[in-house]
This record gives sequence, C-alpha cells and structure tokens, in this order.
Amino acid sequence: SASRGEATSEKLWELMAEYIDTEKSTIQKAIVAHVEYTLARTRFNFDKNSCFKAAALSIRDRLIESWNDTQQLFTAEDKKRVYYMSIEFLIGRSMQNALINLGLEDKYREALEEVGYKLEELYDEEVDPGLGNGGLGRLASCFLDSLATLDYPAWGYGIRYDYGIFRQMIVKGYQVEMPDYWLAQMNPWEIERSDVTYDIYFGGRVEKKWENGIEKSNWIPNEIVKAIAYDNPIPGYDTFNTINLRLWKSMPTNEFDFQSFNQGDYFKAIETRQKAEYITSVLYPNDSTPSGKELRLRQQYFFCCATIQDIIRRFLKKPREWEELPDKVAIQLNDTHPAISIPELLRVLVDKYGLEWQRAWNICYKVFSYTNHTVMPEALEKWSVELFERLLPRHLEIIYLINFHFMNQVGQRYANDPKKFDIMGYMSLIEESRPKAVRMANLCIVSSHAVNGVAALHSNLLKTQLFARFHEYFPKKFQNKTNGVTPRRWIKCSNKGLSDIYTKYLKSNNWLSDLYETKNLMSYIDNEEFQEEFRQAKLQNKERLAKWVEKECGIKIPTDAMFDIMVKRIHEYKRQNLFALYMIYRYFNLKAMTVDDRAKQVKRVFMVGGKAAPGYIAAKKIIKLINSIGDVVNNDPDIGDLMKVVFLPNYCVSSAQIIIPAADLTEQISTAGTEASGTSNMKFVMNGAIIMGTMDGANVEIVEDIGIQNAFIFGARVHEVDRLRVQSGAPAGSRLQRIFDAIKSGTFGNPKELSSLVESLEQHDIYLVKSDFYSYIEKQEEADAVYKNQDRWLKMSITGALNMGRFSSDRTIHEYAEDIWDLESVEIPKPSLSAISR
Ligand code: GL2
Repeated sequence: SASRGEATSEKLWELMAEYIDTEKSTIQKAIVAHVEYTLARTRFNFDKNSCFKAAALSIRDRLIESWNDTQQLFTAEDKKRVYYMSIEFLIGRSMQNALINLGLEDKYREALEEVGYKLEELYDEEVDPGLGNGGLGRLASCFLDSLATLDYPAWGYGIRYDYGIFRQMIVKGYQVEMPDYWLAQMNPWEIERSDVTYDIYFGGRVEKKWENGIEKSNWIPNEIVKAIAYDNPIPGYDTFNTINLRLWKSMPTNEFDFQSFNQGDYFKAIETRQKAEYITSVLYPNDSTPSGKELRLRQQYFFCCATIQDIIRRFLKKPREWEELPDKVAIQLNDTHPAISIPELLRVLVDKYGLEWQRAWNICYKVFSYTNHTVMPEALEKWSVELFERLLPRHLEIIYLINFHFMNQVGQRYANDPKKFDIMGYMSLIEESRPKAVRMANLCIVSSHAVNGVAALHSNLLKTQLFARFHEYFPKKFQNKTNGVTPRRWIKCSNKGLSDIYTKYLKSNNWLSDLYETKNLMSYIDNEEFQEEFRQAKLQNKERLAKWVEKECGIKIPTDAMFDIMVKRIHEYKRQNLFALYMIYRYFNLKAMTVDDRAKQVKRVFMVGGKAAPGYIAAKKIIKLINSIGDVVNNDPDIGDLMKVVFLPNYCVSSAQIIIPAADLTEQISTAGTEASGTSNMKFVMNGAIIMGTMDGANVEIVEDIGIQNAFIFGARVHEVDRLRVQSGAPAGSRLQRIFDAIKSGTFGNPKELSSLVESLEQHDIYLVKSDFYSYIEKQEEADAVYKNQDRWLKMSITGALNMGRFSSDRTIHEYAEDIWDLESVEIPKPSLSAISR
C-alpha cells in the first residue's frame, strides 16, 4: 500500500509483506517487538496484560494495513459511501473478533502458546468498551461488522466518551453505579489522528446582511472547541475490507481566551478550557428516555458538526457539483440523536458555500435517512426552543425555515379539512407547549427521504399510530428494516461448541457469512449423533456460566436445571417485574408441595441481568426485589437445588457472550407494542434457547420463521392492548393477589421500599402485568412439561437455532443498501504478494 514511485513501492511491499505474513514466527516477532519497543517492557519478564497489549498492537498493525488499502480503494473508485451516525457504539471486546475476521485465531493461539500464554486468557485481559446503553448501541456495532463483511464502503461516526456506561455493582441487593474509566489502560485498537481536527462553535448570535438582494446569515459564536478524531479499524469477516469507526473527542482550542488571561484570572481561563474537554467525557446512561440536559445537546451537536465537516472535506477532495453529494454520500441517522446534522448540513451549504435554500434542501433530503427505535411517546426527543436558541441560534432559524415551508405545504394539502389546524399542530416541528420545544423526530421525518422502523410490527405501528399523519402525507417514505445481529460475534465468538457443529456438518465455514445455510442441517434433526453434540455444546456453555456465576455472585447453580434467563436494560415495559412475580408464584407452589411431589418438579435457575438508569427509581426497586427473592429462595433448605434466583451483575457485551449461549429458556416478555424489536431475542434463539415471550417486536418474525410451535407465546396481542388497558384497575385474581400481599407484608425485602412496585400494578398497570399474568404462568407450566421431555425440548431448540438466517445483520444491511442507501459493494483485491496467505 505505497503511493510512491513504482520502484519504491515494490520495495515497500516486500518489506511490509515480511511484517504481516502469517507465519508463527512473524506473529511472535511482532508481539515481542511491541512488548519491548512500544510498551517499553523487557521481553524477559512481560506479564499477561502486556502480552495482551502487545498482541493487540500486532493485530492492529495488520488491520491498519488492510484499512489503508481499503481507504485508498474507496477513494480511487469514488463510489458512494454510507455514513452511519450513532451517539452510541457498544463495541464490546475486539481481540477475538478481529482474529476471527482475519482468520488468524488458531495461528495466534499457537504463536502465543510458545511464549507462554493462552489466547483465551488474553481475551479476558481486554477492557470491554461500553460506549452505549443497550440494544441501540449494540445494533450500531453489529451493523459495522456486517458493512465491513459485505464489502460496503462505509464509515461509522460517534463519540469517544472517556466514561462509558457505568459499572454496576450489587451491594446488599441494591444497584450501585461505579464510573467506567475504560481508558485508564491504553486502548490498543485506536489510532489518534492529531491531524484530523475541526473547530466546533456554540452560542452567540446570527448577523444578517443583504448581498445582491439576498439575505445572508452569519453565525457569530461565542464559544469554540476542537474535535479530534480517533479511528477504530473494523475488519470484515473473510475479506480485506476494513472500515473505520471514527470517534470524536473534544478538546480546548489553542486560541487562548486572552481576555481572562489578561485580566489576571488564570484559573478562570483554565476552567473554560476544561469545559471543552467535558463535552465528550461521559455517556448518558439513559436507555430510550431523553435526558433533556444541555450537555447532551452539546454532545449531539459536537459530533454532528465534526462529522459533517469531515464528510464534506472528503467529498470536496475532487472538484464537483454539489448536486453530486447524494450520489457520493448517504447518511443514516441512528435514532434522532444525530438529527442536528440536518440543519448543520443545510447551514454549511447555504451560509458557507452560498447555495440557494431550495437547492440545498433538495440535496440534503436525498442524503439523509432516519431509523426510529421506539414508539414510547415519552422517549421521543424534544429540545426546548430556549436552549436551542442559546446554544445553536442559527440552527434554530434553519429549523424554523424548514417548518415554514413544510407547514405551508401541509396547510395547502389540508386546505379544506375542518381539522386542518390540528393536523398542522401535530405535524409541526415545533411543539407549542410551555416551554416551546423542537420535535426531533418530526425534523427527521420531514427532512429524510426514508424513515424506517426496526421490526415489522414496530414499522406498522409507526405508520398507523405514532406517525400516522406523516405516513398519510408521505406514504412512500416509510419502510421496515428488521434488525439483525452478527453471527461472527454472537455465534462464532460466543459459542465454540455450536460453531464447531455447524462447520463440521456443513463441511465449511460459509454459514458465517450466509446464516441461511444452517437451515440445511434440519435434515439432521433426528440424527442422534448430531443431537448429542448439540446437547453437549449446551451443557458446556451452562458449565461455563455456572463457573462465572459462582465467581461473580458466590452462588452455586446446578447445571442439570433449566436455565431461564432475562438479560436487558431494566424497564417497566420490558416487565422484569412479571418475571419476578412468576418466581414467587413458583416458590410458593414448591413450598406447598409434599417432598415426593417436589422431587418430580423441573429444576430451574432464574437469572436476571441488566442495568437501571441511575435516576429510574422503579427500575432500581425491581433489581432489589429480585435480589430479595434470591435471598429467601436460595437459602431455603426445603428448596435446595429445585430453584435458584440469581441477579447477574454488570450485564455488558462480554458477559452476554457467556450468558446467552447457556440459556435454555429466554424471557422476551414486553407488553405487546412496546419493544421496537429487541435483539437479544435473536442472539438467544441462534444459540439454542427457546423463547418464552409475547407477540412483540421481532419475536413475531422469529416465530414466523422457526414455527410458533417452537416457542412459548402468551399474553395480549397488540390490537388488544388498548382495550385491556382501560380495565387496568381490575383486581389481580386470588393467586396473584397472594403474591402482591406477600411483597407488601415483607416476605421478600423491606415492604417500605418495595410495596410501591405492587401498588402501581394494583392501580394503573399500564403494562398489563395483571392481565397477562395468568396466560404467562400457563405457558411456564407448558415449558416445564416440555422440558421433562428432553427429546422434544432439544428438537425445539435445534429447530430454532437452525432457522435464524433472516436475523443475521448481513441480511439487514443488504436491505438498507438496496432500499435506502443505493449503495454498491467494492471488493478489496487480495494483496498481490503471495507471502500474504489470508
Ligand atoms: C431500542 C429498542 O428499545 C429495542 O427494542 C431495539 O431492538 C433497539 C435497536 O433497534 O433499539 N430503542 C432504544 O432507544 N434503545 C433500544 O435498545 N435503547
């Protein structure tokens, strides 16, 4: 990858090839060199952590090599690129994923063994970067893996937070949040680009002047900070395509605030500079509820402004017409968090490059598309007009201008409708509330050429309910793109046993880039050897989790029990409380049985993991309730191994990779119509767990593909929810009431703290816990009955796992590329030197 003269370039090639061939000794040399020269450790006494870092750096060298080739080719071919903008990327650990995608896992294992380290132990040395909250952030990372694997010219853009999602500790049953300073140890994957920086402005005012009969706007900001780029190479699987995740960090500019310094207020001046660094310091830990804080709006604008400047700079490397922008650039907005990119691009085109409004608008409209990730009305982002005006005065003007044109059109369209003004009020980008607010979703819908939901059911709700008026107005704009997850991380990295089975019986690794292939193994469903291998793989995963639980929680769990697991953010709509009520119900039943009857019951280990937003009181109480149930049940000598209740602390990507493959049953029990898609449902079923769930989110499509008889489906359907909610004050029924009373009387934890959880169900029950409870326990009984027939259970589990082809993020990304981005793949040719055997 040299761009010098031919002779030099040949020479450089030769030298490079020696450095990155895949010989064991080459790998070892690179590691030792990094230990000694990069980490400045002596090669004679380097510890596990240095070995991890050195190995990671040597892998990064390889990634940089293909990254450079990829970027050069993208530039040379000048094809359209997609930019995936997301305020969260829940990357997870990188080392194993990189080795698998490069096809070097075995070679590294061998190479390291000779220098005294086990590869698997090095994996555990890596910090798990938690730059996201949950499904939305993890989806962004799965998408990058698929974009790279499918050879698409793509980049991700986001924020390099100093503190990721907090580390959750459980102390006396309560969640305690600890700061996650993940950069304390150097991050061996990133490349700091001190040459890629942009100025970002805030505040101030807008100056107007007339030029040739046109009013010109000039934003005079009163604050300026700098964005610096950190690049994270993202390798595709079985390809040389290595794309980039560019994360921005904020810094003070070097233009000194002379006024403060001159006035002798040195400390004040330093403080101002620190304020600049503060912008990217911490990820907001709210999952699908906006924080409404000024700093969050600053984060959003900061990363949008840097990204748009970067994209435009790349576009302008060649002389071009602005009209070509949509032929070269597609920008996908991952939810409304990057929505300010829209007025930002318009501002740049109009104010900086002097384009006429309509022309700029036409270009912008073709560039952007928007993904909605939630129908919960309280989750829709709104920013007060007052705050917007103070921080981004010119952007507010631009939003008003977009709205002015849009409202004119809506007014014309509904000119004769008696509800015209209601409709306009509903569709306006500005909410005439007190305080007045900018509706970010409306901004995205009006300004994007495509809007999508993340599962079929969710996309239909967008069209018929949440955005019904917009759908009527722009019927062609609305699409569905059902989420997916990457089988590289979620099967290959997490489940060695299952991966080996697939590769053995399919006689190739192709399933890793075409997950539909696993369906072909359905012919083995009655093959006893195949069944046994599948059973063994599950057992080993359960043993691995049991070890983890003993180490992390000090609880011994029996691996011959059914592992019944619910891991996701704690939210009332997800209904961890319903799961908890079932645990109590089961416990009471067991207690009431004779010893003989107990012996006939299915053993179960209930496991719950997930973080609660620090300010979400009800969610924190649910964590406490589950821990309190565990205290009672786990210490009851009548119960023993028949039932265990475990709260899995600090649920994150790396623990998910241990937890998910071990599940027999997975709880996916949100109220119908509330979970946009869910993605753990996909990961669990791919790994052989059976769904206990409602007809919500992507569950609906999963059971479509695997067969509804291969899942336990219960509860209200989405069309019944509104009617049932009217009756939500109804009594609980005697069996449920008994559980409520037990909680209120202190059988499980302090009733002063926990009664409110029950009272809210007794009074409002907006998520239909009471009305779904009885059909839930019925299905749970059915699950026991099937589990007693291990043969049948295994077949359900295998059928599920083999029929998940649709839920690979590769399928999802293909659909985005076709239907929204109009994007072609660009294959990176294999480097010509034979020394590189990959
Ligand atoms: C979410 C949805 O709640 C979840 O159902 C969906 O799978 C993901 C990804 O599309 O997006 N929306 C959201 O705001 N968060 C999610 O996880 N945080």
